[in-house]
Amino acid sequence: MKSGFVGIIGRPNVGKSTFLNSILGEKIAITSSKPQTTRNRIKGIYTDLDYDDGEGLQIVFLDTPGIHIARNKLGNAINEIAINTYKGVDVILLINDGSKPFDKGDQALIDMLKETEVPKLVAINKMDRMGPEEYLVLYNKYEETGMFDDIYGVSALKGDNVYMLLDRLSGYMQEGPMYYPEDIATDDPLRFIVSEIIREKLLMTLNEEVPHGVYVEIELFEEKDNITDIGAVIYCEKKSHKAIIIGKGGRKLKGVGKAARLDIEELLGQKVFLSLWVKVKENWRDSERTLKSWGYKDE
Ligand SMILES: Nc1nc2c(ncn2[C@@H]2O[C@H](COP(=O)(O)OP(=O)(O)OP(=O)(O)O)[C@@H](O)[C@H]2O)c(=O)[nH]1
Ligand SMILES: [Mg+2]
Repeated sequence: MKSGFVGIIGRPNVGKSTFLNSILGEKIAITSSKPQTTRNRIKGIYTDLDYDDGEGLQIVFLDTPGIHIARNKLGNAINEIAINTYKGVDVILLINDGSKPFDKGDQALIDMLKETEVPKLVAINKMDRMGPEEYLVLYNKYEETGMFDDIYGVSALKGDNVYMLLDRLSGYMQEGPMYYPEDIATDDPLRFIVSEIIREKLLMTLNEEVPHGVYVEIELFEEKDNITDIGAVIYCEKKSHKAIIIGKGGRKLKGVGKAARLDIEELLGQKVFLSLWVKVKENWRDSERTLKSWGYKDE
């Protein structure tokens, strides 16, 4: 069996999580049009037992938070999660948003990666939103660094070239164990996935600073005969944010709850009774203690 680890790295909002979901053909990681959607290291496991005449292949993808200029301790913590990931993998996949011009932030990431010996590939994503000239400019930028084994243009959203890239990534896998059973696409706990689904719906409905200051904690998760009882607390940073999340007559929260419930029911294959509460925890994104207790930082 060939197996190993791929670290998916890049700036926020470039399509890292969309790429992971596209490879796996199922939704493991939440995605949104807002930067800093992913806050943890998300594991996605790709297994193909028929690979190479039955030799078998297992690639463990590690999707990471977008690397950015942090404005609070949460930002520092999630940058660290991303940076620590590329140290222990067989290959780094740097994803870039091809629909935007190359800028200082892209260069900073390249400079950061210079220090690591791990082989690297680049995927210029969102090809569906760029012309051939723009692609060529970006291609040359990455090419001239001499740091990357190969550069691919892909569309994670449409699935274009994703399998070609998967094939290339497979080449970096080495003789090794099967780390996970073949039918497992992630080993992230259900509670975590459920909290992420709720956060995704919040990201979809809220604007500006509000969704970035949200944390979802699952307080109750009880599977009964034909229904699962789930209770979640949505933490936000300010009283005014709480009012926005709840909305007039509770309508916004109700909408979030309904959209989340439908997704969770699909995930669990069972009816769900979902209760949501909103609480304020002022400036938690700058509280070392809270970041540790919520798992964004090591104890
Ligand atoms: N047009 C287009 N949009 C894309 C493509 N890939 C991703 N997107 C969109 O880009 C946005 C960001 O996607 P994500 O997958 O959440 O990006 P990310 O890199 O994981 O972002 P962070 O978790 O914040 O670091 C979403 O609105 C996606 O639908 C693509 O190939 N084409
Ligand atoms: Mg993401």
